Amino acid sequence: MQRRTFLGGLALTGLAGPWLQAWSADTMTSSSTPPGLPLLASDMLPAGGSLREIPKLANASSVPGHFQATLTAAPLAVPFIPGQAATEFWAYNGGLPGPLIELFEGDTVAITFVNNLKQPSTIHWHGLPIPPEQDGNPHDPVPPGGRRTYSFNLPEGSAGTYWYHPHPHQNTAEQAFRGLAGPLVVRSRHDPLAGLPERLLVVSDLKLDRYAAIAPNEANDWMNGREGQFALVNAQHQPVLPFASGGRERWRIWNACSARYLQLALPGSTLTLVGTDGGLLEEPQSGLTEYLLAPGQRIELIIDAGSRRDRVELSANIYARGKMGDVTPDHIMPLLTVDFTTVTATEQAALPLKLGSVPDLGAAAVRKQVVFSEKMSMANGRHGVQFLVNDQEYDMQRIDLVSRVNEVELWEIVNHSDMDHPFHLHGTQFQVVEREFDGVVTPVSFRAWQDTVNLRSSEIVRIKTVQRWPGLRMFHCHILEHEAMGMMGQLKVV
Ligand SMILES: [Cu+2]
Repeated sequence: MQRRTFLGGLALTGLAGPWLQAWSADTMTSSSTPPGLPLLASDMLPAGGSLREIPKLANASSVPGHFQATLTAAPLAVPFIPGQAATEFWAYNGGLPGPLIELFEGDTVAITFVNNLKQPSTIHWHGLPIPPEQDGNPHDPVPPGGRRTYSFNLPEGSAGTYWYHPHPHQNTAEQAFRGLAGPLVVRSRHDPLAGLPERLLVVSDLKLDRYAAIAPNEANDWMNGREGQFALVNAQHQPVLPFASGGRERWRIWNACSARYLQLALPGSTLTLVGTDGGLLEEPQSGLTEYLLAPGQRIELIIDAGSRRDRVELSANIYARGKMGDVTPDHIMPLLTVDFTTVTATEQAALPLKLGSVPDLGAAAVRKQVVFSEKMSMANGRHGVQFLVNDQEYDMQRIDLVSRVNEVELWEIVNHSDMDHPFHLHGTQFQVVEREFDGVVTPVSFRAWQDTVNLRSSEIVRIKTVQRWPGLRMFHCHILEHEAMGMMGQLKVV
């Protein structure tokens, strides 16, 4: 369907009024569940199981330095709620989340994608520095029943915490909220933290109707981004993490939610940030009481038990991101319980002072500006909202920006809307230089590799970025509903 149709459906009775009665029957989802039904009570989903490890995608190649595998996307019925009908997810290789893809710097990778969905799909390798034609652009759909092999080499220095998810035209949001997303870790053979026990925590969002079926998006989901009644970790509801007896763990955390912001906190403990999307920082940043992980972002943390031997919840605290309309008030969302009673060690060694190298990308030769905005408009005679990049909705046929290979650029990203939006640029890791809010410019206090950065309402973020291959790259808001509604642009690299 065309975007125009569902913008018409996304009608509002007034800018501050309740979101709408009129809903187009054609809601961009294949679910037959009518919108607006009551949701399943959140205590219906069992909690408290032991945190499971995400199975690894097996390497079918015996050649050193080569990784070869198949990822099949298909419907998956899971008896998720006791006493209810099975919930139909869409999953990679029958796993929720998708299997862990573990790679090393320098690897030659060939992953065949088999599409057993009823919609076209692609696999986007979120954050990886790989050529555009291998990156699952919406222009390269794999049709239902089709397959294609994605091939790329991982450069030295690419160790980091990535993920993979679909990126087809219009259906990314639905395919992701139905379960299609998985973690991908690129490892270095010289990782100063390699000796630590490591936890992979993939946080996803789930919205179930009263019959335990995945609920379709409603008007409010399109407006604010979809947030269900559940936040899952490794597809489990509030699992328990028995902490390593040595008292220190390395956590990699993915925000794979469509729109849920994770203001992470572990009450009574501080967090030490050691890595962002694209790998390790130069030095640990210790003493954090909270960390805001926006949709699409990843971090690496070091967690120390210290002297505590209790159980405490890792939670997503309330973060005001400017949601519009009559939304239910946010509450603190427990993600998992950390059980420190298993710790036997009495002290932990000092962390390495130097973790990695994040060299300054250097002087920028070119400046560009990307402006996120929203516009109330009249579509089909009703008020609707549009989410825009540089005053335009996404058009697959239009090139919005042009860059040159290997030319460092300074991008000024401006949020002229009332809501936070996480900006994501494909194919590269950028460096945030400074933030500007209310006329006050604040340089970042340390360099980091990122592919996704959050912008508060009225905030300006300046980044240095460079593309290494010619071709077409996407940049967009990583609230997936906003992306679907047109908050996306195209960069042509020449
Ligand atoms: Cu957005």
